[in-house]
Amino acid sequence: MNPLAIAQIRPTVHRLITETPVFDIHTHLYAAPFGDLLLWGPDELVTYHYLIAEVSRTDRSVSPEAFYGMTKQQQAEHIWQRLFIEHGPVSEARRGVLTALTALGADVTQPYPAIREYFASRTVEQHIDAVFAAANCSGVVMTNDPLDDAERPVWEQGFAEDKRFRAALRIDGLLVFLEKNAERLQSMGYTISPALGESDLAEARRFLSDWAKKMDPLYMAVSLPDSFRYPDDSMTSKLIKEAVIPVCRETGIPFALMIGVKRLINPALKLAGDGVGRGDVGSVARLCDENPEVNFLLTMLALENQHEVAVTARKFPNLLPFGCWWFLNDPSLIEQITRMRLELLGTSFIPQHSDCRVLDQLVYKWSHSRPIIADCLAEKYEMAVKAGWPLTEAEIARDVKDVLGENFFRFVGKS
Ligand code: HDL
Ligand code: ZN
Repeated sequence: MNPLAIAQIRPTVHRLITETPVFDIHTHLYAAPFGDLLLWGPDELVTYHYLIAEVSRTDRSVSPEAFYGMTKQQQAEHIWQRLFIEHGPVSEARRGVLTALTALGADVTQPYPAIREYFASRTVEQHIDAVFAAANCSGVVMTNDPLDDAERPVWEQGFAEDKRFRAALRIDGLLVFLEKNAERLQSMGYTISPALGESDLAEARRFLSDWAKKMDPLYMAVSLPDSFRYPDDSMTSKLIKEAVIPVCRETGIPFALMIGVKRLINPALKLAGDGVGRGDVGSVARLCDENPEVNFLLTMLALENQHEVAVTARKFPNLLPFGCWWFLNDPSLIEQITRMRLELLGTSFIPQHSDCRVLDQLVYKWSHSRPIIADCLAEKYEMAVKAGWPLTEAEIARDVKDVLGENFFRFVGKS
């Protein structure tokens, strides 16, 4: 293939980033057999917790308690009125609603009830197909919690697999909320007391091994507060060291750390009430250094952690940074973080995950991120060509496949 001229690079990168299916490594979506756990449609899209936080800043005569007392439809109409009709929809979460509705065929100039009506006759299977096609998404990783009483029966009864939905074993309920879950674990046949004696740790390993066998997860994951430190004398540290790491080492399953949440800084907002705090990257470095044979995926929530994460990843090939998580999933921050990661790591990272909670979001989360990633990549290719490199389209196609999925699958050792 002939080397590209400088002027050909950017359009080629944008075309390939758009045409290459993306594999989305972290979402809260569920395959259809999980029933109501899969959120979809306009009312769920409009009442996404990011928008609940935003609407609480508008008409303060409507308290969070009053808002949560509304029906889902009333909540959606309230949000639509306050955040779209009465104020410009310029936030990322609001723009996302418009992008998704428009891409899926709705007319957002219509009154909201007409938008809702447009989707009324869809089945969930039809919507899954339409959304995955519109997003050019080959598959997503779910967030699967064996301690969720609504989800566990689906795994225990078994279900018809949809290869677009892969599992991740989410273990906050063990690592962070053991005291709240000790009885539930006991009822599931696992005696794990917060005392964390040897038998408790052995039971924690059995729990993880059993559910890893049942779910065949691509990774195990936990969301940890900004205060997480390793090692320390906390239950979380002890369970990571004595239960999670041994099972990851034995099974080859990577461990995904998601660090930096200040949980419920405003409890009245419920799921929308979490904040962000600077985490400790040194704790992750120690985990990577102590366990070179275990692979760690890492995303941190604070912008001020991102440079240290990229530098730490340069030191540990068993550490793979991923995504611009949650409060970082905004165009100005995605650009800043992605350019820095390319400059420090080349293409050896995962630029984005969607974190979708609502199926329809898959469309906007990726159509918003793809062009930003493309521009950052194109800029670096242009600089390499100016330095003399004979760049071909095949090389760009290879790198785009890497950052949109292959880096992940090579790292987790699966396809
Ligand atoms: O813990 C997580 O996986 C976070 O992504 C939370 O679910 C958070 O509420 C969220 O949806 N962020 O986008
Ligand atoms: Zn998430």
